[in-house]
Amino acid sequence: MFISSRPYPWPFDGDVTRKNTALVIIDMQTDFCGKGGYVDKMGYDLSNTRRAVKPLQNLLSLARKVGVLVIHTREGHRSDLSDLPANKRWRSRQIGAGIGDSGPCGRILVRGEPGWNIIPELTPQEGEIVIDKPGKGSFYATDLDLILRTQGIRNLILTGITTDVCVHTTMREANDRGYECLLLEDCTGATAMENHEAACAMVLMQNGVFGAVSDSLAVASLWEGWL
Ligand code: C5J
Repeated sequence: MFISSRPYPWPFDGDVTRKNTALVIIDMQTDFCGKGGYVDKMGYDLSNTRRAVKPLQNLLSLARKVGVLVIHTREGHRSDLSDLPANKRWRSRQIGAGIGDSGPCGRILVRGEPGWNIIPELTPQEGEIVIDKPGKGSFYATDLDLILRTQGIRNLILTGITTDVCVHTTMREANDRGYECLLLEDCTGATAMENHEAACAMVLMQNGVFGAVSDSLAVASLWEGWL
């Protein structure tokens, strides 16, 4: 079976089942798409990250019905900031949204604070895996690889925000580890649309150097057949 995608039908060998595939939802936190959060404080247009919410809600609901493994991630730091690199703190302060500093949604990107929570529309259900990560990539300093291998997952459907930062870093990390990756164009978003578009285009080069690009409707048309 294949999902219609670019630059090749995904996955490369047609081996896609509900057991070997996971839906990965990256950093759908208030800090990245909510009023008063980190991205808002930096002055970006929230509609560019919020664009992912509705299509993701639909896909998440279908994944739950079909029984595909759902993995949520959250970017955030310990409250004592012992895992926050000095250059990350410095950079964020320069742009007026210091990680670890207080803002309208509590301390920015700090675990347990209101802004760090996944938005209500996409709240993880009891039993769904949530990966807490200190960096951009979902594999760095987490047990994601161990969980995926233990669960027999080889195909990753990547969604969430932001396309060019945390989603792309995760896709690159996953591709290097041998996972077959599909990025969903409509279930992702970035602080600037041109960066979102560039990030999608980059996946396509060299006949899918990091995997393939598709959308939630194409995934749904396969999954609906599994109901
Ligand atoms: C960023 C993310 N942009 N989730 N994080 O710092 O993409």
